[in-house]
Amino acid sequence: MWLVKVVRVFCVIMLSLTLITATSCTKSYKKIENLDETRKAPIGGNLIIISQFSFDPAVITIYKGEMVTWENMDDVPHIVVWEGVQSKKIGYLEEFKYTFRESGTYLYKCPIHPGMEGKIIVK
Ligand SMILES: [Cu+2]
Repeated sequence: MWLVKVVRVFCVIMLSLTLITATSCTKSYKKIENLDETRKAPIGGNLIIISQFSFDPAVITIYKGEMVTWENMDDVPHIVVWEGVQSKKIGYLEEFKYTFRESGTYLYKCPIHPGMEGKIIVK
C-alpha cells in the first residue's frame, strides 16, 4: 500500500514540474515577442566606434525612437555634428548618446578632422 502512495506522490510532483516548466516557457516566449515588436533595444545596440579617425560602422539603419552611442577609442577628441546637433568633445573612451525621434537620413561629420563622415538612416 505504501508503494501506491509513493507512486501517487511522485506522479503529482512530476505533473507539477511539467506545468511549471510549460508556464515559464510561455512567459519567456511572450517577452521575446514583445521585444521584437517594439525594437527599442536591438541585440548588439546601436554602437558606433570611433577609431583611427573613422566611424565604424560608417552607415547604420535604425528605427525611430532608438538611441545611438558613439564611443571614442582614439586618444584624441572628436566631435559629432549634423544639422542642428553638435556633441561635446568626445575624449578617449568617452561616449556621446543621441535618440533619433524623427525618421530621415542624417549625414554627420567630425568638424575637427576633414573626411570623418558617417550616416544614420532612421526608418
Ligand atoms: Cu575627429
